[in-house]
Amino acid sequence: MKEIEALAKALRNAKHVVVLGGAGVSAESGIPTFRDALEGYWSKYDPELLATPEAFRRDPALVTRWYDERRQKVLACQPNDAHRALVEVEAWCHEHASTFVILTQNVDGLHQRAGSKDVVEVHGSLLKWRSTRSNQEVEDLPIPFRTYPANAPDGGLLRPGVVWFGENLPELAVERVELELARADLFIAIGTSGIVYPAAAWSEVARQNGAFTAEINRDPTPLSSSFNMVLRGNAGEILTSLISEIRGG
Ligand code: BJW
Repeated sequence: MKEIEALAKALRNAKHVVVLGGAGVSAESGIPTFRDALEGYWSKYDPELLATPEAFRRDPALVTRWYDERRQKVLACQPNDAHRALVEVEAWCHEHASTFVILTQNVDGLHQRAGSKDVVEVHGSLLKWRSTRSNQEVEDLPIPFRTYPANAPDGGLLRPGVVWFGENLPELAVERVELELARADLFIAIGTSGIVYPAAAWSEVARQNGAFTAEINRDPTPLSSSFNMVLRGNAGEILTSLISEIRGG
């Protein structure tokens, strides 16, 4: 595939590599993407309406149950070929004195479980919960929770440590993203629909700062035409071919 060779060449020429990952990276682990229709009991709900502070205020039991079920599902899933290939790309970059960072919109922790070292969770984590009263993270949570909603030790409620619509991204993550977008010379968006901001704007920021930009996605996105190159297909397959190309070439 000519595109794999071209991406491998861009990787060889890059000193600062930035990956922006989305739900498509974890799809092959069996974790539904955010915009897949919800199944079973949840099929009557719109995920965009559940993932909001308003939904949690209105019905904390319902929203806690949704996130708790997703937390249990994620813990039962394993990293896939895409996560594993990105661990290898990171190692290859370090062997060649390049920097490599994953800015992930996923909240499932699978990059870290696969062994990636530099992962910025820009939409937080489903595995870390904090008190609505003190904002303090609470450790050693029962799986599943005993009650919905779940109580924090300080009298507040537990809420998932994810970024809901209308909330700001974590300050430290935003600072890191700005730094990485300023110095990136290769930016690869993988398995993200490009409709949720601010992350959807980052490929264009990187491109305007001089980076070569590539999109890896099974389907076209509203941003596809703005990338320097597009690789159409499953993330696991494409990234595994990329590894063969850079290791073999
Ligand atoms: C494969 C594959 C395979 C499948 N291989 N590919 C500017 C303009 C308009 C609106 C806004 C704006 N700025 C801010 C907003 C509002 C809002 C927003 O963007 N709304 C849009 C819907 C329009 N953004 C925010 O509120 C953000 N906060 C913010 O900006 O604060 C400042 C502010 C506040 C208030 C007003 C204005 C400014 C916060 C966004 C937080 C997003 N949170 C979520 C939920 C996290 C918790 C949870 O999981 O429940 O994060 S939403 C959801 O979308 C989740 C994801 O991380 C995120 C992105 O989704 P992603 O990863 O792209 O997944 P999908 O499912 O959409 O797509 C999967 C893709 O994979 C598809 O393309 C498939 O083709 C592909 N694929 N299998 C390769 N095997």
